[in-house]
Amino acid sequence: MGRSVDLVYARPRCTVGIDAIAMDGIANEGRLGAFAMELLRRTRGDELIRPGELLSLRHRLRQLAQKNDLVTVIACAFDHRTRMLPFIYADTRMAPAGVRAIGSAMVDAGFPRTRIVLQQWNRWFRPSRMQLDGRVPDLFLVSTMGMHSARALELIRDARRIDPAHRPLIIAGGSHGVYEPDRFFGNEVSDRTMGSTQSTGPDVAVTGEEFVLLSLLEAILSVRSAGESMRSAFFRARDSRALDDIPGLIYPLGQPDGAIEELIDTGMQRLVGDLDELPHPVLGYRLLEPPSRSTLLSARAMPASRIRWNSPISSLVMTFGCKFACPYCPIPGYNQRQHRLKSPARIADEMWQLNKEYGLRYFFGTDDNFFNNKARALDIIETLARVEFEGIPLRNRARWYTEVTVHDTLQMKEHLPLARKAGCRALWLGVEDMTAKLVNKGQTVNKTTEAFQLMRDAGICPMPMMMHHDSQPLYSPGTNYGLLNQVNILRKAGAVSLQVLMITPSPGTKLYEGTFEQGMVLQSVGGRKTLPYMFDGNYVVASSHPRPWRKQFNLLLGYAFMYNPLWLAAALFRRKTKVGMKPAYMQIVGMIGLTQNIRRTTGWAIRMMFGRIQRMTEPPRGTIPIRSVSGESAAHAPVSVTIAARPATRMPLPVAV
Ligand code: B12
Ligand code: SF4
Repeated sequence: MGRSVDLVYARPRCTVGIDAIAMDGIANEGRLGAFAMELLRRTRGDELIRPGELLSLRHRLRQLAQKNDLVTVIACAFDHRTRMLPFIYADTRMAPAGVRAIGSAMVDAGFPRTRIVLQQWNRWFRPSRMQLDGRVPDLFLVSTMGMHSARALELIRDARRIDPAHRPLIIAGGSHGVYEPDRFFGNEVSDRTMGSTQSTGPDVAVTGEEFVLLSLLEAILSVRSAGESMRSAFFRARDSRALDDIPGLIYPLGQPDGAIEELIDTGMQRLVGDLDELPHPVLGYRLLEPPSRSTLLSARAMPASRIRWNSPISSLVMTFGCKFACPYCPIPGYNQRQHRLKSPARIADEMWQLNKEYGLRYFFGTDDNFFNNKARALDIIETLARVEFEGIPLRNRARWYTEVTVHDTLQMKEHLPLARKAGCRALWLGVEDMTAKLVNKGQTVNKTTEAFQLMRDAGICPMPMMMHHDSQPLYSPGTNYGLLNQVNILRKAGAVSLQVLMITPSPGTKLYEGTFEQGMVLQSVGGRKTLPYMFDGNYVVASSHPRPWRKQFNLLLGYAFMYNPLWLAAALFRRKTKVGMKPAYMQIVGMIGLTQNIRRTTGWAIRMMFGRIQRMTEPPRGTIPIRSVSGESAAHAPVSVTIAARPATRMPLPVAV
């Protein structure tokens, strides 16, 4: 059952700092709807689990673990076709926090026989052949972002080739599971069973975080009998409706090895409010499969001494949530408008333990907006600047980086030197379009320049993130509107790196469905289909520009204007500033990375130049009907949109952060 929404174009509700939204270069009057197409909001006051609830669940699971010796493999899906600027280094040299968090939760709950396989490092891994400690795993967990989902589905299909009698319980999750869980599921006619229809998806999808997974495991282990497979116990728990009280699951109904009849959605997850209740990240690193070209798992996980070499940057959860409400961003909806954080002492301890165990020195905060709350951010910074472990100041061992907004950086301006003292060396800022013609969250050329200069003066590298869109020209003589004009301003203001992405529809945002309904999203160009990996902002996949290929070339020219031998020479000449050689290093990374963008996206631009463009009229959807536990409309059901009043111009497109 789908959710249905009428779109009425009206001025959006704005929160702090967002005073207007304009699009396509036209003022914001009557353009955007406050469409409720983000993730559904739970009842006010019921967004979070009770304090201590995750701690008690972890404790209860440890009791159950004594009688259940589980073997688990967690795979992180990764599509190597996404390898280019601006993610070229971080995408493979930072073992993702999501799978590590799930691994840590398994070990903490008493299941140490767990292995994490990253397709980033093990692209030939074949789940159908996996064995750990001589056993086919009891659980096979797949994590994926939307743009890597094709690879995730391949992993799941391959795991389903294991004989049903030995097949692990297959659980899918990650951000794709959060925003589009129904797309994991499908039916196909199977050759192996001579023409019968079979499911192609996981046994269950988790649309939430650790608490949901651990609750699911508790429910299954509570009904599991000695020697029974996890898959069989899962089906019994499902059939006795023991899963229905766990918000955050989608499970199929139908025979275990037959076709799916319908999907049951247990609702929006409750979030853990106090992030100190999460298991320690030090546990997850011990589980990483070493990089290899083998289809099989190795006998042992990666030794602690190799972790720093393969994954020198450690992504670390410090806070979640953002007070802004940009209509192209799914983050406020995901967090149910909550700002969740770890205590400063816990963050310091995590950095210290990770440094001590694995020698990790560089930490990337997975924050949506680290400076979101000035007092809380300052509390963390003061602790990191002051704290010592075993007589050694943490700041001598840890360097950290994270994401913030221009608006909040200026609120923190007098504390930037302290942030540097605490180990902060770079901040990524969403400047989008500095003239605020696309979206205005308080950024202007002057404010952005001021924030960048203050950061440079403090010795913190400003790393701007821009969005290119249909109305923005490549160059605008005499104004600041053009892409190159803005890159030039950013560079002069001290930008050390650059991210330019084409604004691209992101599921879970207020604008997602409308963008498809308006026919802006390309279905195929010259016979080549747009595939999930192309929705990463590096490909022009949504545009109403008469010559969309120009947008594709503009992205390349934006990077070439930023990263080139001239600016490398300038960075080398000016290396005695407080940010040292970092701008020069970034120039080198940028020039190498740009070769990949040229290699991967030029063909697409040429296709758009000469090929026939076909457009989508609705977002891609799962093919199986979905309903809530009580038979009503499901929380994660795709939304169907009725456009009540079509604006004269196109909407801006939503893009992920
Ligand atoms: C760090 C980060 C990056 C890093 C990733 C580096 C790395 N190797 O880790 C970099 C900078 C490279 C990056 C790039 C991109 N990113 Co990014 N990124 C993030 C960010 C800020 C943090 C991710 C993280 O580590 N979170 C912390 C962990 C603990 O949370 P988690 O991953 O969600 O995992 C939890 C749950 O999802 C769940 N879970 C996860 N896996 C599984 C598996 C199972 C079986 C189960 C049960 C549960 C489960 O449990 C975990 C613990 O709570 C998120 C936003 C956010 N705050 O999460 C965006 C986010 C993941 N990125 C996103 C996007 C879109 C991108 C880009 C395409 C850029 C863009 N256009 O914005 C590129 C793609 C690059 C590529 N080739 O992969 C989107 C993904 C949306 C989607 N539908 O999938 C996110 C969610 C931001 C957003 N809301 O728009 N990103
Ligand atoms: S785009 Fe950035 S500032 Fe806007 S809501 Fe998302 S995280 Fe917050």
